[in-house]
Amino acid sequence: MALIQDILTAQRQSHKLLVLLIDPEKQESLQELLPHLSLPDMIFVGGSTARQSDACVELLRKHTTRPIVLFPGNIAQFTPKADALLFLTLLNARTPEILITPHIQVAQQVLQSGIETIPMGYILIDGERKSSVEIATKCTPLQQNQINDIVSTAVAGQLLGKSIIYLEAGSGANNPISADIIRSVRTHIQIPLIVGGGITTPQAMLRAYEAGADIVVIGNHFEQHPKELPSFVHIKQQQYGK
Ligand code: 1GP
Repeated sequence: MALIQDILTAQRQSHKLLVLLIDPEKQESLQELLPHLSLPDMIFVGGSTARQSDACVELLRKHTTRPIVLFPGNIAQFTPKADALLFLTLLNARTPEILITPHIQVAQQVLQSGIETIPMGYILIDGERKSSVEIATKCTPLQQNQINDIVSTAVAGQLLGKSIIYLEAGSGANNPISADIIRSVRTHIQIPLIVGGGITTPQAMLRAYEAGADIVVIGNHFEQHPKELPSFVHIKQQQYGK
């Protein structure tokens, strides 16, 4: 079955999903995560600066049967070896070089590969730390108090036909996306909602789920504390089953 169908089924059943984000540039920290790769519901692969993700996907594949999904920071990270591609639009970017040029450059390669492609509206929100996405794209993040603008941006994404909205506080954010923002966006859109950036505790993960996130993405924390991954999964399962 297509991954998007699995995500929609999980959303319908209030079965929250936890994603482990792997940056292909940080292979050294990956070794300790390898024994735990079957615990998260999905694995995203991507980073702001990596120049390829082929080898990383191949390595992950040997250690998990979970879906491996590309969350690319640039078109060089595209590989047909993954299970699906988040074909993302940074909705608060304002330049065509970010909004559409890379998509055109990679479009035919993606189509020919036959990979499942999930159109995603990606919204960068200030996490009280300059994020690598902000540096790489020169996109101005929305402030956490601009809730109406954030909601409007998410609604625009849904109206444009995106299948998923991702609220991003930036990798290693000091301040993850607030529950107020998640709740407001959740009440205005029907499509699945991903939240990530700066989530470092099971409590913060649960807060995001309770506010309406369908999927929580954690990268840095599991890179630094790989042994904590099982307990996050356990706590999520206690609360939401599976
Ligand atoms: C970054 O939202 C993801 O794109 C995850 O952020 O690395 O801070 O968990 P962290």
